[in-house]
Amino acid sequence: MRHITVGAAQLGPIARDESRPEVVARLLALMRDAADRGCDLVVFPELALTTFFPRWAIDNITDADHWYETEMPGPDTQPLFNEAALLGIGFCLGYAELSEDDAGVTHRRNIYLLVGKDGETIAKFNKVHIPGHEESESWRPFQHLERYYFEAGDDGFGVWRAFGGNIGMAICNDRRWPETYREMGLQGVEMVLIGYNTPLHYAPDPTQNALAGFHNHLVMQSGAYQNGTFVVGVAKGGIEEGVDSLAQTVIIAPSGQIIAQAITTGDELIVARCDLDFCKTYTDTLFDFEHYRMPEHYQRISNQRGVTPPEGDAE
Ligand code: ING
Repeated sequence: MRHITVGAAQLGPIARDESRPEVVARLLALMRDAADRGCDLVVFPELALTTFFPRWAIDNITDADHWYETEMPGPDTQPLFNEAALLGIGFCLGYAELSEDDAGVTHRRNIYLLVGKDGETIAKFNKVHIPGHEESESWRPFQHLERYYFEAGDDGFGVWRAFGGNIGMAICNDRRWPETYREMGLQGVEMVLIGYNTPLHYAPDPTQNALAGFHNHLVMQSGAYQNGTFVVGVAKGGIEEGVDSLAQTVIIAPSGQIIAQAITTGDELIVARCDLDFCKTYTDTLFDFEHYRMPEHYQRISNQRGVTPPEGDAE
């Protein structure tokens, strides 16, 4: 039996002036609790080292550099890696990354990092679906300038062999798009790790506000069920710098059932012991892609609808 005992470490608000050491102390407390409760892996939210700074417009983007990490681990985050190795627990950490490529071009990315029980990095994921807007919009009660602060990832959604299973990652808005789960489902993912920061007020259409919690669980439960995978959705919730953000962290089984849910909007650890072979209950039956998915069916539809196959493809 292949089990992962996973901890979803929800965070409450991180204040604008909260230092990295102060935040890392909160993460370490959750990591130690997770280890005490037998976790193999503890999952932190999106942007878990700072407040959700895209809610503010900063004209000169270099004035925002302090919200980003230029090295991982760095002096302030090394204690997380040391503690992970000491306790023998892996972790997944969301943060903003500022880097420079070989051509001297600056890159600003919204990152999820998967770290093993030995404290060594296994994989890095760059958020694909960057929501919000590129320029400050004065009509909004608060900004959502992720498209100003981050560039979209173009590596898609990977799956890595870790903790005895097939692990995938996604960040926040990624969880709303079916492609996210299917791209990993086609790679045999067994557990998808997702961190999110989701304001309860959606300025472009406030009628959706009342459905924020429903939509949050709907997309992750659907993604889990339709791809026969566990999904771990971890919030940074509560009222952060005046913006009320969705909590409701969950661990979801391949059946789509919620098997653990946070009940507060603060720092809270929920744990579930996940039998990865349970995924086969769905991927060897109802969602046996090889047997039922008929990719030629989709190609036929595309052809009928005049979609021109790429050059050189058979008619
Ligand atoms: N946040 C949001 C999300 O997709 C958003 C964007 C906010 C969507 C409010 C809907 C309502 O959950 C991030 N960080 O992607």
